[in-house]
Amino acid sequence: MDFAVLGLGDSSYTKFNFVAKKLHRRLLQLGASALLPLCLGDEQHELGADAAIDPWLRDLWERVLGLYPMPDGLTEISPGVPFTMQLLQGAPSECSQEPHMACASPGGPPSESKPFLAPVVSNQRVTSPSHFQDVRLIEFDISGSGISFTAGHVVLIQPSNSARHVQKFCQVLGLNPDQYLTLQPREPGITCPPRLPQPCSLRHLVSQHLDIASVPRRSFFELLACLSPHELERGKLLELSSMEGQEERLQYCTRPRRTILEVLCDFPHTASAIPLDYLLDLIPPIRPRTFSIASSLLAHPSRLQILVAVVQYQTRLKEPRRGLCSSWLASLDPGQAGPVQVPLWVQPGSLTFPEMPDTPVVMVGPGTGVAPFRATVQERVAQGRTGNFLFFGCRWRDRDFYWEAEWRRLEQTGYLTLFTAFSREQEQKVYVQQRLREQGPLVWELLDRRGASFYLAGNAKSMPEGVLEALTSIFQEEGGLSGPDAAAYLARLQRTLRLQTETWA
Ligand code: 2AM
Repeated sequence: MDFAVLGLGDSSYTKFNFVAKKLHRRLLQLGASALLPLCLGDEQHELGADAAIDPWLRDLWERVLGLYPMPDGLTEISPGVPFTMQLLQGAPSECSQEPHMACASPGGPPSESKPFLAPVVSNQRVTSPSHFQDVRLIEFDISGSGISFTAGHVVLIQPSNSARHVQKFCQVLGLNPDQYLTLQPREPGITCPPRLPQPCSLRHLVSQHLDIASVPRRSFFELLACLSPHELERGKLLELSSMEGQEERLQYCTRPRRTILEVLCDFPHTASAIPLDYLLDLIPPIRPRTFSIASSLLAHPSRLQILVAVVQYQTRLKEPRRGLCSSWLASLDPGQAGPVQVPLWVQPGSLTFPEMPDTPVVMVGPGTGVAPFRATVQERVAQGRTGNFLFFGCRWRDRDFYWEAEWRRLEQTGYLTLFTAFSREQEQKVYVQQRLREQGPLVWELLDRRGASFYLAGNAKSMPEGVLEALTSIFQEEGGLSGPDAAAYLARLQRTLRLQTETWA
């Protein structure tokens, strides 16, 4: 057998492209022959996985066509679009109240194809006004949704584009947002996107489905060039979509994070000529975003809370860059007239907590990494469980110390032992891993004698590494283990799920 493996992964995870590596190795072992070296796409690369995919695809076709030449008389064609879109005349009566998406679902809890439309109960900034970062505690009402969760679950939220962006997009493409359309698969076997009501308005399609705020990939420029009737713009688009144009593409959109909408505004003759049928091919769908659930149903029945850091930063472009989902959530005002609803559903996350009532838990969660542990602590306290040890880190105690009053109350009742690291309150930075080292004897006693489970969550890039290093040195210093034995001890904790991490970049 001839084969070629392309893995799609993210090198900020420890098991980067694990499956691809294993598959490649195993196929070789079994005697298959590799057409190409193993290729590992990496989302951490400046160009995303495209950086690896593009040359890999080129080489793959070269190899495949070399081995299996195209029979005479056949030529390469590009595949057609999967759907046709038909514009309807006027708004059909059944859509005047546009079904945003299915609501409380009979038959099973809400899911990606049937999210629950959760009313926003509150949206509160939890960092002080003087703090550089806007972090929100957002609470949803999930009464009647059929949603249930325990500590460690995550919620998936389907964001929408802002009305301003939708308007702009329709304007540059020459579309009337109030027009309705239907989507028909061109061939049997192709299914329409499940969340898309039929018929639906263009406004709905653009605001809920098309990720116009994302940074375009190379293939976007390629297709756009094919569709362009304008010589000058087509030439530029071809340049940007070529392999040789990589540096230019980096300069133009990848580094400054220029969005699809902004690119379309730069190519107005092309944008206004895009056939409707190509929209879903050209523009990727808006993906749901995952958040750790920060509350327990035992403490807040019928409610679900999340802690959201609002993503905003400046590049060389004039407009600040804003995270689609966090900015949209932050903009929701529960006090406004009319319902403020967010499509969501829940899933188990990567953290699971011990069932045995006496097992202590050690949790390390700097910044918004503390969110899942608030759910854990609330749940365990409601069940009367003690043995909750939390290491929390932030910059300043009076600016970004989330839930301080709640933690202090729990400390007083004996349910919580809290260690804090305020990184900017002194000359030298202090991080959670330093507090962990200082508490070495306690940490060793909890893990080795009392069978504690250890959890780590957060988004600082090098934080997980720093914390695991601290743990390893505790095993050496307090447990008297050699370097290799300490590493093996750590590996065993991981294997038996007594050491779990949930980190994000
Ligand atoms: P800093 O921003 O002052 O460097 C929550 O974001 C807290 O995590 C902040 O106090 C932040 O400190 C800290 N932090 C940043 N990098 C870290 C790391 N590598 N390990 C542990 N904590 C870190």
